[in-house]
Amino acid sequence: MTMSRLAAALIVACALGAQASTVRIQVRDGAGQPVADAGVYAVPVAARVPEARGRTIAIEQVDREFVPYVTVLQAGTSVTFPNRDPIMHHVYSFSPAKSFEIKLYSGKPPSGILFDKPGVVTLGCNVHDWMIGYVLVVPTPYFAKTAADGEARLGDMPAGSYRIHAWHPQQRAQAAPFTVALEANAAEAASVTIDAVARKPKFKPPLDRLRY
Ligand SMILES: [Cu+2]
Repeated sequence: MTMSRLAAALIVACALGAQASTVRIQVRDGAGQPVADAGVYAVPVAARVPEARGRTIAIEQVDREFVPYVTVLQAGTSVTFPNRDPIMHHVYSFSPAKSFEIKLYSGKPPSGILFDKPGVVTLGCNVHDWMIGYVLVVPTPYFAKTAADGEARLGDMPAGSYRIHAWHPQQRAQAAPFTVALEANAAEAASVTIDAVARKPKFKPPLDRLRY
């Protein structure tokens, strides 16, 4: 490659990279407090989205809990459920978006579970009824989860119009989606209010009192 060709290739690469925009979404509850563990996602109004095929992530069981408590992923993603505890777990869901069961196991489960349909999937453990987790399956690669400060950052978004949705496991009502128009290389910010109550973890018996 000649120097001029290399320079041209670099300019094209930079121009492509520079088009990616970001949207920071601040999620608050009705009292104005930041809401953690909210799933936020942006669905392009007109453009098609790249597929998630072949992607795999993990939701672990650690100290008798699902970790993370909330997972957001694009439809088409597989999830493995490695058990890091010295006891067995039996992971299942009855949710219409994905119902499945991984019978009592330790360590690495036999295979991943494909989440192929958008929706909310509630995870449970058949032997430990305090264990609960959520998977928000979204139809787009542009998603994030709010941190403790209530902020979600959506990145690598091409210019265009998007419908922004927000969801929380303890929401009492669905937040209304809204539209954001993104120019190339933009950094936008928006906020959304979710009427959500605080998470109330169930009692978790100590490990030495458990048979499984
Ligand atoms: Cu369990």
